[in-house]
Order: sequence, then structure tokens, then C-alpha cells
Amino acid sequence: MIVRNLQEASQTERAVKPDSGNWQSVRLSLKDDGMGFSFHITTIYAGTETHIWYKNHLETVYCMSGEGEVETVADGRIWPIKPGTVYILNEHDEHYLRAHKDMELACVFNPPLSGREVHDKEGVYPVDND
Ligand code: 9YT
Repeated sequence: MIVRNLQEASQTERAVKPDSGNWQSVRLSLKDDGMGFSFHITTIYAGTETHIWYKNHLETVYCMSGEGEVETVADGRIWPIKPGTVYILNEHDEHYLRAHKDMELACVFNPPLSGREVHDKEGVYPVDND
């Protein structure tokens, strides 16, 4: 069994912040745990908008606190996010993620992230072929 603590992990390289400063993510479980998914606690900072398009991954996102919205680019639909909301990017949906208040999200990625990934210009994380 593997046991970790969010507070402790946030002081290590498991904590990742992109140059945009829009979010911080503490990657509590990564590919090398061998689970077939990765699990992160992500904070999206109030007043930010992030363009995301996980062409190589599926992601499920559960809101634990805060407030915001997600807009799917294909149809312009806007989905409010509040505590208890889950959104599931089952079609590699291109989207905009906006926070009105700091949002704390629990995120699961399949396939798992391996470590320090941040979004490229298109909002994509690279495919991991190792
Ligand atoms: C919800 C979302 O995808 N936010 C961006 C960060 C991501 N959760 C990550 O890398 O942990």
C-alpha cells in the first residue's frame, strides 16, 4: 500500500504550477504507482480562464470547493461548477475552465500522468509512450 499526505506532497515536486499561474496541482498518485490512472488535487485560481484540450487523456474532475464554470468549445455550452459537481471529459472535449472563486478539484487522468506535465499552446498534455 502507498500512503501520502496532501500537505506534505505540496512541499515536493509533486506540486506543479504552470507559467500562466492559473492553477496549481498536487499529483498525489502518478504513473509509477502502477494504478492505471493518476490522481491530483488541483486548485484553480479565482479570475482565471484556462484553455484545455486533453487529446491524449481522459479526465474526470470533481469540485470539492469554490465556484466556476466550464465551457465546451464545440457547442459553446456553459456548465456551472460548484461543490458536488463532477464533469467527465469522455470525448476529449476541448474546453475553457474558469474560476469565479478559487476552486479545489479532485482530478483523475487515464492514462496516468507521469510527473511534471503542463499544458502546451493548444491546452494538450503530451502522450507518454514509455
Ligand atoms: C481541471 C484541470 O484539468 N486542471 C488543470 C490541471 C490538471 N488537473 C492537472 O494537471 O492536475
